[in-house]
Amino acid sequence: MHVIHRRGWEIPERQATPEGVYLNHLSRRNFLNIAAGAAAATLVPELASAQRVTDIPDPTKDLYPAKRNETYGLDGRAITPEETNGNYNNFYEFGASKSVAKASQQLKTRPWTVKIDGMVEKPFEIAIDDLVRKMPLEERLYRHRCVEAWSMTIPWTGFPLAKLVELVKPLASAKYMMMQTFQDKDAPGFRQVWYPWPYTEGLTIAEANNELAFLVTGMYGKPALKQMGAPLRLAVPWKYGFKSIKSIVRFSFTDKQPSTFWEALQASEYGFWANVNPEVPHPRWSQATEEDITTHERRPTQLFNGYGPYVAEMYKGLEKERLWV
Ligand SMILES: Nc1nc2c(c(=O)[nH]1)N[C@H]1C(S)=C(S)[C@@H](COP(=O)(O)O)O[C@H]1N2
Ligand SMILES: [Mo]
Repeated sequence: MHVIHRRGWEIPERQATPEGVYLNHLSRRNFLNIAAGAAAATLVPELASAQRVTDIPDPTKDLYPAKRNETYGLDGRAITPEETNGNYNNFYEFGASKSVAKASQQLKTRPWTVKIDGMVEKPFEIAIDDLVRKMPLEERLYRHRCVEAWSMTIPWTGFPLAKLVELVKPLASAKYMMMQTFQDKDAPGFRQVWYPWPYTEGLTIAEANNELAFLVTGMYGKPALKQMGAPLRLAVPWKYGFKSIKSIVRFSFTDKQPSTFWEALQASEYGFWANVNPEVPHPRWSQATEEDITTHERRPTQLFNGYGPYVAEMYKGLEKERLWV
């Protein structure tokens, strides 16, 4: 007999408030056209399941576990179990559900090149393992707050984004940093052509240099799981989770505010700044409280996800901006 066991952390579909389901009229029409096309396409054998890609073992494994930096605490919360974090993910390249762990295993994370371009002294490309070995790895415990009103905690391993900025030497004219996820590899999400691929995100240079902005290479004392954004992702814990872009291949420095994936999809719901604020509701739900994905406890959401002492200063003088969506 086939029995489906629902784990404690699996929120029934009807209770979830996914960020991606709302499509405006134009994309809804595209969706219907594409859905018709997709029905015909199912006669073609599935590439993803036909090919089994075996990844090579992580060549930087010897760097783990890295020493924990005790500066950053969890505000009394427990670390979310790895099993839970590894099975409840947003990674639209591999599907719009939370169950992308299996599908994401097809992502080939070596070789992996990171490209630096735009307003920098000298554009360059660097292999992920060379980059990681140049950087001071440490472990940090961070809280993570998704715009969908759930939260988790993670022991990340990585290095300050400021260290990358230092290596890159942006020109004084650069005001923003754009980050981009891979699109040169097969992933089922790319067939959903109404999404504005590739996934992009952006920060101001001041935000990128904030001590909390962290580039993640590992978690739980090991190299990062693919579903969590291997081999290089961002963690900006004072912002809603969608800012923490996964599987980065490019950092581009610019003087214009970059267009981001979610803003391009639905600007009225997801903006550039996306700082956590319990008092500013999402157009479709409240942000006043959040649900822990392990314990299902609800707690009040904190301004800047509780990281105000580190980041609030950066937003002085920007009160006219849409800082909270
Ligand atoms: N490339 C890419 N990065 C992404 C996403 C995505 O779909 N694609 N989802 C974002 C969202 S909405 C969240 S909440 C976090 C989820 O990270 P986690 O799965 O490690 O919890 O990743 C963010 N980074
Ligand atoms: Mo999210």
